[in-house]
Amino acid sequence: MSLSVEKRLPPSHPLAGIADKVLAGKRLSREDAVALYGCDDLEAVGGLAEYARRQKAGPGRERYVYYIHNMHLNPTNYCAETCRFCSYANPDERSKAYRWSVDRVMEEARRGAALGIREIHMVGGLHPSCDINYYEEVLRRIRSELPHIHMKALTAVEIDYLARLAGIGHEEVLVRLIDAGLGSMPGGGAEIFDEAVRSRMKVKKTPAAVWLSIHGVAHRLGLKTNATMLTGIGESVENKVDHLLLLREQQDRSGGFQCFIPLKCYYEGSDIKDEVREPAAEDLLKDVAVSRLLLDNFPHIKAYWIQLGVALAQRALSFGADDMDGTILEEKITHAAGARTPLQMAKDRMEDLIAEAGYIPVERDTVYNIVQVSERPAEPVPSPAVQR
Ligand code: V47
Ligand code: SF4
Repeated sequence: MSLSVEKRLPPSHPLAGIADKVLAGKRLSREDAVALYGCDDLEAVGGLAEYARRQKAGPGRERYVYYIHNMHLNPTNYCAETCRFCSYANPDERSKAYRWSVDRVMEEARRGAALGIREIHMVGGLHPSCDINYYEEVLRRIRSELPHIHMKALTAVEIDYLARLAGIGHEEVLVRLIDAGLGSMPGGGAEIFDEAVRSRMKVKKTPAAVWLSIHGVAHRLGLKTNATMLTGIGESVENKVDHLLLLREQQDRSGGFQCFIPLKCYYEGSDIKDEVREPAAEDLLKDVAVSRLLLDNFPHIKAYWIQLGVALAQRALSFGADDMDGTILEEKITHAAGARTPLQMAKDRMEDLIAEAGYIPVERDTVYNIVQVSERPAEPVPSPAVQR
């Protein structure tokens, strides 16, 4: 995106009032976020978010873009739930359902470890025999054999399911899993918090208040967690803004979210395409930008290249994202629904992409400790469109 230093928002610009607030570091309102989504001047929206990203990054880190060397590991694709958008655990495909033994999970983890990964992102469907004892064993075996690997595992939906299976509370589940080696929680399973959308999509699992409360408990117990929002499932702009506001309120209460990841639905293998509007590239860039601007208490926003594709993920970096997620040895959920992005990215390629987009690649660990700042020369990136 070509942003011009000279370009300022004139007083007549529809975003002039919002720009004043952003430049003064003031919190944006629901109406502001709806106006940002409704604005046709995509460059101005992106420029504001880029400004907010730089402010949040802090001095000397304004051009840092983070990534991690990691793998995804999905122990089962069988799911007791039937969310209509999910082709990963589709009931019609139950004959293809799998459930790995702990030994098989270990084989996969060793494969990643041999390639030098530092994080396993482990999530799966809701399978009655993948209970808390199963996950305790998986976590203990990984910690004992591969102690240098951080386990970012189990969404709030899975924690809720494990609690119901065992007849115990969320806190007890989390305490036991932390004791077995759980290091942090990913942000999946939030979808869109609005009940009408959830009901149309047959999302019966973990409603908003429970999803948020589980993250609150995790934060109290010292875990860092992430948060997501899935778009392209029949949601309105207001639904998205309200989703973000619920996350912001939870973060005010418990403070342990480190990253927000906007997700986009892929439709292969589901029957929802004709009744929803597929987000255009501009919509996805606005999800990134508006989340950066509204979630003023979230340290990081991720451009999930697996779903955005590499080119749009690069562009999202100048719309407020400061993280490209991971190198990801294998991804099943979006690929089951038709994503065609390659399944593995070498660290070198990841760094090239970030540098080409004008930023400094920074390898991080799961909780954003810096592993290495790349020496690749970043292409000069123009200043944000909005100046003081
Ligand atoms: O929760 C389900 C979504 C999520 C489809 O925390 C679909 O760092 C697209 O949460 N098309 C899993 N998406 C992915 C996720 C995630 C990804 C990267 C990083 C992190 C993190 C979290 O995928 C699910 C659901 O919302 N999903 N079906 C589909 N057809
Ligand atoms: Fe199960 Fe998650 Fe798929 Fe819903 S989105 S069917 S809870 S795996």
